[in-house]
Formats: sequence, C-alpha cells, structure tokens
Amino acid sequence: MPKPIYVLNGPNLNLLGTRQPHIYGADSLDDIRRRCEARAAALGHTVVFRQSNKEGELVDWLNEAATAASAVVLNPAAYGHTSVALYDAIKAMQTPVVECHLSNPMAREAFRHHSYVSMAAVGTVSGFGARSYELALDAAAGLAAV
Ligand code: CA2
Repeated sequence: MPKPIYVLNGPNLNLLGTRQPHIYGADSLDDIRRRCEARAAALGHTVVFRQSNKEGELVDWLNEAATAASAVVLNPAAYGHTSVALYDAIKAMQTPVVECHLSNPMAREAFRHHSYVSMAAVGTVSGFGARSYELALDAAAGLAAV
C-alpha cells in the first residue's frame, strides 16, 4: 500500500454545509471526507484528512507530508490568497501538491484571483464543488510517489 494522500483544508472550511450553500454546496466537511475516502479506496490509496484554521498548523502538516505522504490535495481556503508561508512550505517539498477549491476563485472577487499556492502547486482543480476534491484526488493519485 502506498503512503497516504494527505487532504488538507484551510480556514473556515469546518463551516461547510451550514452557510453559503449557493457558493460552496450543501456537503459538510465530513461528507467531503467520506467522498475522499471512497475515491481514494477506488484508486488504491488511503487518505489522511485534516482541517485547520491556523496557518502554522497547515505549514506543519505540509512539512510532515513531505516525508509521510505520497501526494497532497490542499484546499488552502483564504490562505491561498495571502500565505507566503504556504508557498514556501510547498516549494520546500518534493511530494506533489494539487490545489483544490470548491468554488472557482477566478470567477469571484478580484482579491481571490491571486493564489500563492497556485504558484507552487503542480496544478489546481476549482469550481466543481465537492467533486473538485475527487478530481484533485485523481490527479494526486496519478502523481503519487510510491
Ligand atoms: O472555493 C473554495 O474552496 C475556497 O477555497 C473557499 C474559501 C475561499 O476563501 C477561497 O477563495 C475559495 C472560503 C472557505 C470558507 O468556507 C465557508 C463555508 C461555509 C460558510 C462560510 C465559509
């Protein structure tokens, strides 16, 4: 069995399913975790699924994933638009990172159009709701270092 794919989630994604379903869909983060586990199993992988509202904790998990994960799916949420620390953490690792967003930030406010994470990730999947995670997992599994 390959090393797990880490699925890391940034600030406020713990609120999914409670507010703004017209933007982010009706699934809770727990629903998305279950979808990721099912998709990963179908691909012959396991997932480590985590969420944090703290930038430093996400950096710690990326540092950990550099040796413990075969690939990473990262929804950095708002930190994607602001965090040089996430950019540096991704640049410091060889493990492939796939950025993932529920909504399409490019179709939203101008402040969402820039992503530090996009500058460091292998690629980005956005705009497909919870399905973005499954598509990002497909990409991550294809890139995974065994
Ligand atoms: O579309 C995405 O997945 C985002 O990463 C979500 C972030 C946003 O800042 C990014 O631009 C795009 C926001 C996550 C907040 O999620 C909430 C969910 C329910 C209610 C309130 C916030």
